[in-house]
Amino acid sequence: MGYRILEAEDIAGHLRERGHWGTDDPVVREVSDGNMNRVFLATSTEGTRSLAVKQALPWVRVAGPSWPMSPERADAEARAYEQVAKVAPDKIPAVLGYDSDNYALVMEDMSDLEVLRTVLNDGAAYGSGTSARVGEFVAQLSFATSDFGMPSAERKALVAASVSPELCKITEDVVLSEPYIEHEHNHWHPGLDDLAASFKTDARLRTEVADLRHVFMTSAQALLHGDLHTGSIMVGAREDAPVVRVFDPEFSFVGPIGFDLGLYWANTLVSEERARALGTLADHGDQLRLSWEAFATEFRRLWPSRVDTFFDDAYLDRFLRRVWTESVGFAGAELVRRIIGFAHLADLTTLPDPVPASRRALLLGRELIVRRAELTGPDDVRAVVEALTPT
Ligand code: SR1
Ligand code: MG
Repeated sequence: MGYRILEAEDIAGHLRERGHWGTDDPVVREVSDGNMNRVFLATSTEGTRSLAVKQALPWVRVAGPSWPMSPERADAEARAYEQVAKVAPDKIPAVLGYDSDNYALVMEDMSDLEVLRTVLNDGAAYGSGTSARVGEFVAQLSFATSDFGMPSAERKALVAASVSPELCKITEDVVLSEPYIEHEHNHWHPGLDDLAASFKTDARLRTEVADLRHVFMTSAQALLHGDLHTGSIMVGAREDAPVVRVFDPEFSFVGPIGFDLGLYWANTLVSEERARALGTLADHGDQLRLSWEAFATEFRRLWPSRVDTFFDDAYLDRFLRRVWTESVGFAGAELVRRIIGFAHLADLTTLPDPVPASRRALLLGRELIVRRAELTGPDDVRAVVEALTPT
């Protein structure tokens, strides 16, 4: 049977046909939230069982049919979950099945957890463990799917299978190009007019962004999540133990590891600016360091198995330096695009006055992009943040 767009009334039948549900009728509600897809929750009437169904639409959900997009992106998401399940099953939702005809995933219902961005925007701090788990997630997925963790022929097959031209093009455009040119997708608060205009004529900035764009397009280091912002992470507790789950890897492809770290860092830095503006600053400024240290520690822990091929730790040190520098640059690009590009962040847009925090974040983004080679560790990034003046 071919692809059809599922509505709430189709979900029970869809689950039943695939053996995920019995004869009873679940209560189904749509909980779509992200920019791209539809998500439904099917819950038994007594509330004891619940599943999520996520379907890719043939367009960008928030834009509608005027922005067509192949639903094949769900294949990339299913493939990414399959890879992560081998090395970090505790950091993703349980996937019960994938219907490739309808580009629909059936997954565990995570509505007992909360989206990290929502938790932060409601005023909470990160608390211990979240950023370390995210850093470990990136290390575990990227090491296992890099040439350090996978036999050469198997990896080349993964690289080929993970090619995702349409979704990569979105990132190449909305993250790594459009904010620096005139484009109908771009929009911003009028209080940022001067900065938005100056970024389009800033030769140094545009050259560095071009370099990051080219790295994104050509550096096939490892399988990425591809959209690792704080809206792609659920947090909470189960049986009194903290839980962190990374979800929504539909932008997954084999690319530069720093893209995943950089996106996360940018979103932590935006959360910091929000907290600073509201006077609720807590542990926000520690998160880049915590995730980087956890990433590097885990990557180093995994490394000994590949010493034969890459000789010794000297190359590991060089490789991690490269990942660091590129992560800083991608963090800068994510900061910029979230403020003067297409997809903005509630962290800033819901502030009583979004302008001062947005200006700081934009200027921070520029610094991270153009000065990434001279920023050699988390302390250097902190120094850049601390040097930003209230604007
Ligand atoms: C048209 S898509 C805009 C953004 O939404 C997704 O969540 C990605 O972040 C993408 O860049
Ligand atoms: Mg998403």
